[in-house]
Amino acid sequence: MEKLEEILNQGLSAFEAIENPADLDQVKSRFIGKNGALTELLKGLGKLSAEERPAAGARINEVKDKLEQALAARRESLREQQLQAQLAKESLDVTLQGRGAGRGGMHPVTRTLERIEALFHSIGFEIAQGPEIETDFYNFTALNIPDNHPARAMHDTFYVDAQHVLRTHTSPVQVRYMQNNPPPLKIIAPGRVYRCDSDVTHTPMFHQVEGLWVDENVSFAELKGILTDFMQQFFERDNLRTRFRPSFFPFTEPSAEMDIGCVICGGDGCRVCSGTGWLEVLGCGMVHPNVLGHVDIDSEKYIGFAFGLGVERLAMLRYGVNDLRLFFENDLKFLKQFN
Ligand code: 2U9
Repeated sequence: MEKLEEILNQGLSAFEAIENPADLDQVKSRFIGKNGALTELLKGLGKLSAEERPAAGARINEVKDKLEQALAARRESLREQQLQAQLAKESLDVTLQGRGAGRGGMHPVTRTLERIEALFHSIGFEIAQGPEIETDFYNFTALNIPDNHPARAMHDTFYVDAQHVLRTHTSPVQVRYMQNNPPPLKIIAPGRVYRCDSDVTHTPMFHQVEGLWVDENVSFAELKGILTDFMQQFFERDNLRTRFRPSFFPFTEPSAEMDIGCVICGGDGCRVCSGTGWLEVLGCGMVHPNVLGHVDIDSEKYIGFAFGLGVERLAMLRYGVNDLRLFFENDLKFLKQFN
């Protein structure tokens, strides 16, 4: 019996001393395992007299229960300690200020595109769209660009295969529109265009807005009036000077290029206008009769004007951006200025 009390006390204090959960089983086996101290005592029961044996057996079982309870309690308290330590280590300060959700902004080219669309839409132009991969017919032939024209040469055009190109202008959108809609028609075709050209002032992809107005009595006077008005609205300057110079495009006759007084220096001459005080902003002209012929519009009855402008160029002038490549680098420090 004395030995039993000794084992109980030793066991209780051994369990209490355990700090590492990994030691629990090892200490357990020292006291209540198969070769533990208590089992040794159990084996000695046979040596006791028949009168002593029941009381001793019962006490051994009691001690075993106590030790098992103490072990379970220690196991539980170590688990709790471990949990508390982990919670303390992983605690979050929910009162800290958050980082906030970053707010995106509209890309300056998109903003410019939308501004151009809104201005033309306000005077009755519908917006037309079409594929970026075009056939040779829609990109060139229908636009009176003959087979041997330099615009077809490999250095300007990305060829997909012998018959397909990445459109080099949005004019094919208007050719398709004319095939499907009888005149009168008044549309703009905004979108991406591709040219195999890359240097400080050219990127292989850029954006154009082209416009087309076909009706029975459209004249060069309307062309000049609408484009002058548009530029004054776009740059928010009523006194913006404009001029039209003769030019050549295969798809228009006569053709012209439009200049505006330099919006950077006000006409005094600067680096942007190469000291001339003028900026070239678009090309335009009366739609060539051959183009109308390709889409079966009677060029004796109908006449039209067309124009084309580069969106990045207008964005650079409006926002005072001096390097075209900034539009394509996705540098947040640059883009954030347009929020
Ligand atoms: C059809 C008929 C005629 C569209 C036109 C221009 C002149 C022009 C350039 C401006 C700068 C392209 O982005 S740019 O490099 N465009 O000069 N574009 S007339 O003429 C058309 C369009 C469609 C059916």
